[in-house]
Amino acid sequence: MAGLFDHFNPMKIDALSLYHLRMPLVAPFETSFGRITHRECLLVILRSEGLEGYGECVADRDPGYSYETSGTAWHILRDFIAPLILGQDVQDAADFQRRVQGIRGHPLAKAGVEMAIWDLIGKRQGRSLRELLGGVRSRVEVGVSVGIQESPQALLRTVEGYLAQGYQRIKIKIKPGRDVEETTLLRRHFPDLRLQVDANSAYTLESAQALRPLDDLNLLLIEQPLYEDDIWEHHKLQAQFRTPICLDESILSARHARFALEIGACRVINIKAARLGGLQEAVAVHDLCQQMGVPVWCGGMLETGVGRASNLALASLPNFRLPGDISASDRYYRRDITHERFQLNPDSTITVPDSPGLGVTLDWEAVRDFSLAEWHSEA
Ligand code: OSB
Ligand code: MG
Repeated sequence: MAGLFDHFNPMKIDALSLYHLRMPLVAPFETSFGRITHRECLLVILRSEGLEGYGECVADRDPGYSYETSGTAWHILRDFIAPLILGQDVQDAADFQRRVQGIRGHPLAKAGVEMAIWDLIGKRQGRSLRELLGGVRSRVEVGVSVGIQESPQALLRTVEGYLAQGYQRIKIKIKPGRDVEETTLLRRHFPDLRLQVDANSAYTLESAQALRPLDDLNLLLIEQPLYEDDIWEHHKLQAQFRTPICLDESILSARHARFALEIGACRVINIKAARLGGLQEAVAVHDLCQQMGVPVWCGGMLETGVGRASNLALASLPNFRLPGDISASDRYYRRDITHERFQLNPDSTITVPDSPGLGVTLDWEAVRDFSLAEWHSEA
């Protein structure tokens, strides 16, 4: 039961369950690295002292965005992370991160468990994740990340649809040959729209010269044009552009964030707790950027209701100063795995959950229907 001193009591991990889910998207999602009609992820459930904590590991089927896949994450979670925490008294996120420090890389796998630990802590203490993280807003500004469409005309129609729903910020995915023409078309139709683009590493410093015309389109930012280990060349590109460059894939820790900002590789950072190995490191990047006067925003990985609740809590921190890629549930899934569905408010915000922990409950029938495999282990 929740009580004032619960955080002094042990939090022994009694059991861990994994569900490998495959969920149909309402519409295909295409980026420079591929097109998906279904999204895979792993649902992580921790049991401790009669409570359940939920976490989402956002690794997808293919290693397109990250080298991690649902398959590698399953392996790392089952064979390496589970043995380090089962039966152990895991105090908090910092304690969890110390225990898994010997596992190199695999941030998406680690972040899935860390999320479940935060959910457990919140439920034990009767506090929402937003409270635990130090969030200052009860609603957060959001936009839509629009995948590459059949044609520029199809893109225009899709964007019109989202604007009609009330979204006030649009991000479009670009790749070589599908960039300047569509972005210019959108800007012509919507002169005042808050608009940004995301290349998911599809360019080199040379091929990115084709993006020069974007610099006259008053974009909020250009996200991750170059390869993920090209922090140095992002600095050269940023020097050629007035538009802020924003890094996503390149920032895997608060150290990377500091390197990138110190050399001027970007002026904005996209924070995804998953890519950073968990919410703890995400807050560290947030705090660093705040100290350095650099705005951040919350990225998305087409999360289910579980990960979406986590993103909303994170985005309620004060230095999240640009709208997040945290759209309403119905932009992604007709059927979700949580009973809670997140809806867009008329002012292009989504309300942050305020029940203990993540503040979501599982629709077990949906979990079972979407499960490709499950694994259970007890202490
Ligand atoms: O680069 O931001 C990205 C989805 C999957 C992988 C990478 C990215 C994305 C998105 C979708 O842009 C954001 C969302 O969840 O709406
Ligand atoms: Mg991105």
